[in-house]
Amino acid sequence: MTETIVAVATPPGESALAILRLSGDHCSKITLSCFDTPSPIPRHSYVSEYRNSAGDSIDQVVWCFYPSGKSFTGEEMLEISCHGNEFIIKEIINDLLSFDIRAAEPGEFTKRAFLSKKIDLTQAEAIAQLISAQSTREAKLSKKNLEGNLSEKILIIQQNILGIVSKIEAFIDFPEDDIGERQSDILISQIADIEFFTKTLADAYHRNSSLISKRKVVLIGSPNAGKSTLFNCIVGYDRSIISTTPGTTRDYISQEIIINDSKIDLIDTAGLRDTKEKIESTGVDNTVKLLEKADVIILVLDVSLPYPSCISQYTKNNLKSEKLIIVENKNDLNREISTKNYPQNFKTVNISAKDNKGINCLLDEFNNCIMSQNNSDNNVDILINLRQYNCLSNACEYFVKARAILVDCDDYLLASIELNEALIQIGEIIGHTDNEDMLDKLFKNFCIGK
Ligand SMILES: Nc1nc2c(ncn2[C@@H]2O[C@H](COP(=O)(O)OP(=O)(O)OP(=O)(O)O)[C@@H](O)[C@H]2O)c(=O)[nH]1
Ligand SMILES: [Mg+2]
Repeated sequence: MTETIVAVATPPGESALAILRLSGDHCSKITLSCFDTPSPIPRHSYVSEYRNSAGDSIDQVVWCFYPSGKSFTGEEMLEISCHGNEFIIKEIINDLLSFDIRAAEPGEFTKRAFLSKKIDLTQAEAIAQLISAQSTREAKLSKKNLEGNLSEKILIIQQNILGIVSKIEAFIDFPEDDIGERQSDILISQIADIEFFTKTLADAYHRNSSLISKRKVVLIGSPNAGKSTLFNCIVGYDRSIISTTPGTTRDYISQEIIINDSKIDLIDTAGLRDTKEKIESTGVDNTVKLLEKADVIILVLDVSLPYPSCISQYTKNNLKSEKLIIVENKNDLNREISTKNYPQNFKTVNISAKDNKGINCLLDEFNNCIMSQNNSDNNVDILINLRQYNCLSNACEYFVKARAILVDCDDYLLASIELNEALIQIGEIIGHTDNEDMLDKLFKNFCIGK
């Protein structure tokens, strides 16, 4: 008998609908008590009043019952779509909790799906990644892992190691006369092949990093250049304070926007200048730190003034051509600036942030910059997370040791010990249901209701 759990699977706040999810043996009890339906048709949508224990109707809902063995968790499940109002949701949840049902822990539905072997650990991780994906591309690749893309590759590695181990163990267990001559060279090359395959998979982890983190686009420039005015134009509302006083922005201000199918953090910063004012100078230090982490840097210049010579002292080596866009702002004023001091070979866009002019050209340029970075992401064909990478890398170390043993002393017993260690590491990727500590750590990062 498993404990029955309940959680709201949709985000908090007002919405047309909210979905409550239950898993465990009490689900059929709920369909009888709350919906007066003793034997619901499996996977069939019903429209009913939700009646609480006192018999009062709380809401009109749509619900669906999944029998055990035919649900996401493998247990009996019930999904209830009610109206997305927090009072209604609270009333239904409180009523359900009175039926010896408890609130689900983060990721508990997925954990139960894993424990009942409906999915393996790579698929469980893919679900979390799919939900939190920062771009269409990341979502697509997470979906592939959910469909078993990574599991298939892990299975290939497992089968290959098992094949090699069984040959080696045959030589340990039976005399050569019975099974023919030892073939160490062939075994060494087979281990090298599977090691190469495993390493290639592990290396995908390094190519993933730009794909799975939100891109940072940082606006920099002298005080009063118009960074905050431009920032507000792009985000579409007055998020950052604008003023004629130089040094207005001190704390950096970040806003999430979506460009080219990817989430991006657009960051407005304190203007770069030498200042004795303590708070402003901390702001300048923060701008310099942000520059180091930026994926795209937008250098905003006021064209009615000479080029600010101090910029280079703050930016040092951070202005790389593939990252930098120069924005000539205040084109509505007389032009004073000279391009001769500009960093070389950079894209330049003319705008007037105050009049909202040229912003589309800037966004196009910005798109190109992000797109060229995304193109390198297109080479990523599989998502590998840090946990999986560590297991793959550890396995590779055991392959190296096994090969070395065969080359140096042709000791089959020692080589098989190393290969079995590699097998354990590879097995960890798909996961063992008895590794409670690891599972607790992994699933606690999931969201409630998943
Ligand atoms: N004429 C003109 N004025 C502008 C333009 N863009 C911004 N300004 C003005 O320039 C002044 C400074 O603008 P901000 O956006 O606060 O400049 P900032 O770069 O954020 O300045 P700090 O926060 O001090 O670093 C304000 O008075 C803006 O109205 C523009 O395109 N044309
Ligand atoms: Mg500002």
